[in-house]
Amino acid sequence: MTLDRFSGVNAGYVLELYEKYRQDPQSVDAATREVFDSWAPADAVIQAPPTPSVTAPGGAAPDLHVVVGAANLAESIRRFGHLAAQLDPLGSAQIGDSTLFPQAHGITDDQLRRLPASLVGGPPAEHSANAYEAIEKLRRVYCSTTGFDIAHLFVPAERAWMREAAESGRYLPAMDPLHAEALLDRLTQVEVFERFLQRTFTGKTRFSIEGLDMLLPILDEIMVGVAGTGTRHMMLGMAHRGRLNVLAHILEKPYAQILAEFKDPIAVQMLRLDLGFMGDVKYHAGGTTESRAGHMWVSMAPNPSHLEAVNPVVAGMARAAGTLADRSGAPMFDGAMTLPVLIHGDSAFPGQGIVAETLNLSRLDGYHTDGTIHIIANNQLGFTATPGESYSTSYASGLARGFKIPIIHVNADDPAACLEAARMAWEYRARFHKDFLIDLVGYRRHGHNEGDEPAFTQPVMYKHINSHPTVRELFAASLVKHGTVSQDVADGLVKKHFSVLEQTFAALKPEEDFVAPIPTPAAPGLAAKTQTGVPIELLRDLNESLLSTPDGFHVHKKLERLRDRKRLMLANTGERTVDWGGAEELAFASILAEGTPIRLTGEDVQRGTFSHRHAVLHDAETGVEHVPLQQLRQARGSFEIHNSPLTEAATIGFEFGYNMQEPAHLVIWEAQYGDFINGAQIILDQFVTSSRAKWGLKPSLVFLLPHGYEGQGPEHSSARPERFLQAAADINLRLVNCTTAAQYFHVLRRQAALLEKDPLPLIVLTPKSLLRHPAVSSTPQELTEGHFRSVLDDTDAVARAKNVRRLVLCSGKVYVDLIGHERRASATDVAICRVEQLYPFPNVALREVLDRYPSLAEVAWVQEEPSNMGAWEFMWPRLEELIGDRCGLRYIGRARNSSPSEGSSAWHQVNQKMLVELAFDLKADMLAPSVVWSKPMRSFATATAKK
Ligand SMILES: Cc1ncc(C[n+]2csc(CCOP(=O)(O)OP(=O)(O)O)c2C)c(N)n1
Ligand SMILES: [Mg+2]
Repeated sequence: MTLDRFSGVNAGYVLELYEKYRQDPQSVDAATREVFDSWAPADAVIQAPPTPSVTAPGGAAPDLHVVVGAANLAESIRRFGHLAAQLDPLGSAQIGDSTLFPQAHGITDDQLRRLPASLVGGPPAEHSANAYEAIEKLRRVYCSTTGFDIAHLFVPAERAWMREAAESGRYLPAMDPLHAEALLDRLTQVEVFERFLQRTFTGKTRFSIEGLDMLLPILDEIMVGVAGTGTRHMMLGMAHRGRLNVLAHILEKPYAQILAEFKDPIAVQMLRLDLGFMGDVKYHAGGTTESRAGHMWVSMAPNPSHLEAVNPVVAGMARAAGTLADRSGAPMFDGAMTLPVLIHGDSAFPGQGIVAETLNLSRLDGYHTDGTIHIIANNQLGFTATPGESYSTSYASGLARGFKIPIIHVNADDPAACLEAARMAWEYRARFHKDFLIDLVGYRRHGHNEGDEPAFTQPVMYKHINSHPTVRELFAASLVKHGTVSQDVADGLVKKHFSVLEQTFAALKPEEDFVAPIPTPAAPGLAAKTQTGVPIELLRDLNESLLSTPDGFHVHKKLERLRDRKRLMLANTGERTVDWGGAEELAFASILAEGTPIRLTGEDVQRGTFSHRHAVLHDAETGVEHVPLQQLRQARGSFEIHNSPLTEAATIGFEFGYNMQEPAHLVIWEAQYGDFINGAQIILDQFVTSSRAKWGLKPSLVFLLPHGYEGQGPEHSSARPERFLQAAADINLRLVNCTTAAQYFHVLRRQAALLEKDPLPLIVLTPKSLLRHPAVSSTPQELTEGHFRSVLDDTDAVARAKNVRRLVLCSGKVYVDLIGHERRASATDVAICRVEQLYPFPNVALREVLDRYPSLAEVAWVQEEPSNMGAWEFMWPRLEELIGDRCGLRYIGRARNSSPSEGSSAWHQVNQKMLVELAFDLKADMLAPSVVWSKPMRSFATATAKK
């Protein structure tokens, strides 16, 4: 026999086994030893004398191709057995695989019977008389109602654990029994809940779980299992399907409340439009409860219709819950206390990109949660779409393979198999601290929602479903058959659960039972009153700490020069020595000293896109890192800063979740360029800006969005402030565009001060080229005094206020272009005022400014963005109201356009120059009160440049 007769991976396996035997015959089991005693592969023959004869247990010589064939067959079953598993309760054909049969390996059942079971290995071999028996046991493990899809695991210990766990049956109820009647009771409760709602509110949308009822016992099993390992908080994220059932039975949301929501009363307490509270449909609600089972806290993140968008939010919540941040240095994370569980749809999981984005966070330093348990609630349909229309992978779970996540496909009609999957999931997570996926394969008993007719599009499938018994019926029948419970007991459970619901419904007082999570309003004017100056002594002290490095640390030469400048930064309180980066670092340091932990993430944030931050220093010789803000002796809160992966939606979703869970931390996300934030538009629209109105949440995370027209083209100019302004209502966010380092310092400090008292998301449009511009720098004194100011009037125009005929209002970088223009000095009839806070609209401050200029003929809003972008369309009606008939209102800026800016830098400069010149261009006709402000003119700049 020579090696050329070997085939497949198992040639390697046999040789490996043989090598083990050669080095120490005792290291293999007795039966294998017996085979190898009388056989050696050709290569080994070179070193060892040839064995004259081969004697098998039955007396006949086992042919090597049979040995290899048996080993190959066993390995095929272990790897691909799931392809032959009966996963579909409706009985559709399995994918199948020819290598699961002896013939594919050139062997027969008889030959297998003549081989020792030990060739198959693992627990099935232990009590088997021969390889055939062991293979049959293996087949029962891998090709039954569970499919173990684990061959893609790259860590041998994980693969070995999974195989051993599967093959030993350790987690099957036979070995780890369950209380059968209790399970039947639970399944009855789940089913009756849906049937009652169907009967009582026929046709009303509830997204019934029926067909995937085992989801609930799986969650029970996970919850009780992890509670035993010390986990105290389970955080759930899920879409519509089965959500009401999970809310009722896992989060223990009272039936009365759910039924009241079906009644949909306009409850008195809900009418809080003054707070912008609008509520949401019942199957989007979240909540937190202390569950009776296992004394666990269970939270369900509220979620929008946008499928899978909640995934990173839950991950962020779990990360925050496990983070200890109340001391200086880096925060400490321990994932053991919190378990995130995400329930996905079988169409949404492969279809929505945010799923991959979130999975990609799962092993990253700044994001991991020590493992999330994923469950695909696989009803084999996505609305009307079939699996063939929904994914290119073999299974809905295919994506998880790339992330080396163990996958168990399980038939939702087999309760024991489902519970085994649940047990393996939490054990694996506890052991390896990584994600796990259960693909729960069932069906959808009704249409996509309960008003839909599924037979329009799936007539054959629904013929099957209509005659298919429920899992409760199947389980009850099997228990009755085995004498575990009587039919009377099973029927009694149905009656019991119906009667609980009927009684609750009879006693329902919809208006009282309806509970709305209305947000509490902040004290009026709190933000404006918040003083944020820091004494110069403390600033100097903090600066000194920030500038110290460990002994022998080699700072990069160019950075050392920068740091030398920082050493002098606070020496003269009247000099403009504090630039943007310096102000930010001092703001962070002072916030940490006050005890507020900070988490800052985004692409390349450690250095900063424009090399302006350097929050992490790298020893120029050894590469060792030093994070000054983590070495701050004055700090009373932790500081963490992570370069995020190249992801917007999931990273912002993650920070949103983190912020929700730990509202007392200052959570900041920075965009590479502001433009890229629209990659997370769903998270912004569905969570950040609307969660207050829908769910009564109070997010307070911060966005730093580089913004400004500098000729870098359409994709590096605009952070799309208009999108935030469109979503701005009922004081749901703050949008600022600071033009000085001191303003940035104060707005960060104000945000930290208001985190709990008046939380709102803060969007800061930040500079790019201006980061080091002298016009943006501030004096140390400006940091020591005062507060963030929503409007900065023209200090140069104070003495000539009476002569001012045009008040230019602008925001952000264009201000620097305006004051730097040659006509600025001679344009004594023009005052330039900066609107530093775009929302909430600074009504009072702007009125004060207007009142300072008695001779105004016109207010001109000057912006760099096209008229349909930037702040103009938001400002227009508000300024109109503010100005009244006092004077005209004019728009000066780029013309309406579909793209944010010109592609050519030269073209940009022409337009930019023209719009700045227009700001000073007081032609007589423009000043006449008859100027029709309501027709924003096409910018000359653009018109000219287009010629
Ligand atoms: C991002 C997004 N796109 C489209 C929809 C509309 N929609 C709602 S449910 C659904 C089908 C979802 O199928 P699946 O993920 O299998 O979940 P199931 O409803 O079957 O439980 C679709 C397309 C949505 N809610 N979210
Ligand atoms: Mg589906």
